[in-house]
Order: sequence, then structure tokens, then C-alpha cells
Amino acid sequence: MRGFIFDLDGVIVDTAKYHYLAWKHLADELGITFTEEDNERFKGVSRKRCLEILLEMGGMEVSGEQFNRWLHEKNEDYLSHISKMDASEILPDVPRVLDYLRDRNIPMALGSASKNARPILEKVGLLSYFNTIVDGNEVVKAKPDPQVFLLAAERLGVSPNQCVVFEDALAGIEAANKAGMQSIGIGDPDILTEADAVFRDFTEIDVDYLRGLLAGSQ
Ligand code: G16
Ligand code: MG
Repeated sequence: MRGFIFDLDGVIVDTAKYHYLAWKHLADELGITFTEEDNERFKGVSRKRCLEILLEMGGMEVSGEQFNRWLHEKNEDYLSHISKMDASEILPDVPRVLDYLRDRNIPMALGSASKNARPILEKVGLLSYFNTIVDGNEVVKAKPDPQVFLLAAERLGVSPNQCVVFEDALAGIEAANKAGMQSIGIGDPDILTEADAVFRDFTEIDVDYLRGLLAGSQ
């Protein structure tokens, strides 16, 4: 039996743009230059680690209390963006692929670094597709550590070498590879160089390819 694990941000929904807006807002406030290119480094990375990187970029060192205030501020800003989300923000052809797998009773998990994964899935109406959600509230070791995906496989009752992971971040592809899983990149092939296969988005993944993944021949 094969199991499928989906990352959230950048794979199921494009929340990366909201993370970017919230980090940019904080960076502007702190006088730190933060571009969309810098945001690439934040993909799949925990909130805490992102702030550490941002402060390193600005050459700033702060107390734990101030650090937590900024973490909170960034998240509040991010939540104000995601509170307006609905099903129209699901990335193209994601429901087609989820339906295909659900119709065949394939075990599916969400494996995300985000602490907001569950409310986002609820908002866009996809929560019920997943047999288990493994998110940033449970995982201690962030991607590229394989913990998030290994826990997802364990909960699905599928051995890691039978799992397929869809990921948009380099750190996530590394995590899937370390877990001994098949890694499929969603995004730019020039960035996701370590993935077993890369597609720009799910519109490029046809039924034949899905059939091949299920049969283990892709
Ligand atoms: C996501 C994003 C990251 C974000 C992280 C934590 O991971 O890609 O940019 O920093 O979650 O999110 P939050 O602040 O909501 O806890 P993933 O693994 O879903 O791509
Ligand atoms: Mg992601």
C-alpha cells in the first residue's frame, strides 16, 4: 500500500504570499531589507527559525521577550490575511488529485511546518481529505529533518519507502529524501534540484502519472 503526504504552504494553497507580506511588514518596521528572493529561504522553515534568519539579516540580537513579541506580531498579521481565505485559493488541480486518491482509499497525510495548518485546511474546505495532520504544533525538528514525514507515515501505517511526498520547498524535498520517501517537487526545477521529479503545479500531473505512482512504476 502506498501513502501520500502533502505539504501545505505552496503545494495545496499559496499562503507563501501571505507569509511574505507579514514578514515584509515586520522587516520594514525593523528597518531590514526583505525581498521575495529572501522569502524563498523561509519556505518550509519554522516561524521561529524564520525570525532568527531575519534578525541575522539585520545584524540584530534581541532578548527572548522581544523575540516572542515579534513572533506574535508576525503571526497576528499573517492570521489577518488567512482569515479571508476560501476555497478559491486552493492551487490549480489540487482537488482533482485529492479526489483521485480518495476514490481509491489511498491513505493521505498533511505534513507541514505550519502551526496554522488545521485552520487553513478548514477554511478552504479540505480538512476531511486527510487521514492525519502532522504540523508545526507536534514536530520539534523542522524540515530538512525528516521527522514530520516519518511521523505522518507512521500514523498512516505505511512504511516510509512506500510514501510519496509533494513539496514546494528545498528543505522539504531534503526532508523527504532523508526519510527515504519519493520526493515530488511542486515549483521551479532550478530550485528543487534534489527532487525525484518536479512539476510546475498539479495541472501537469495527469492520470497516467498518478496511476504510475500508485503502481510504484513512476
Ligand atoms: C510553512 C511555510 C513557512 C512557514 C512555516 C511556519 O511550512 O512554508 O514559510 O514559516 O510553515 O508557519 P506558521 O507561522 O503558520 O507556523 P509548510 O511546511 O506548510 O510549507
Ligand atoms: Mg511548503
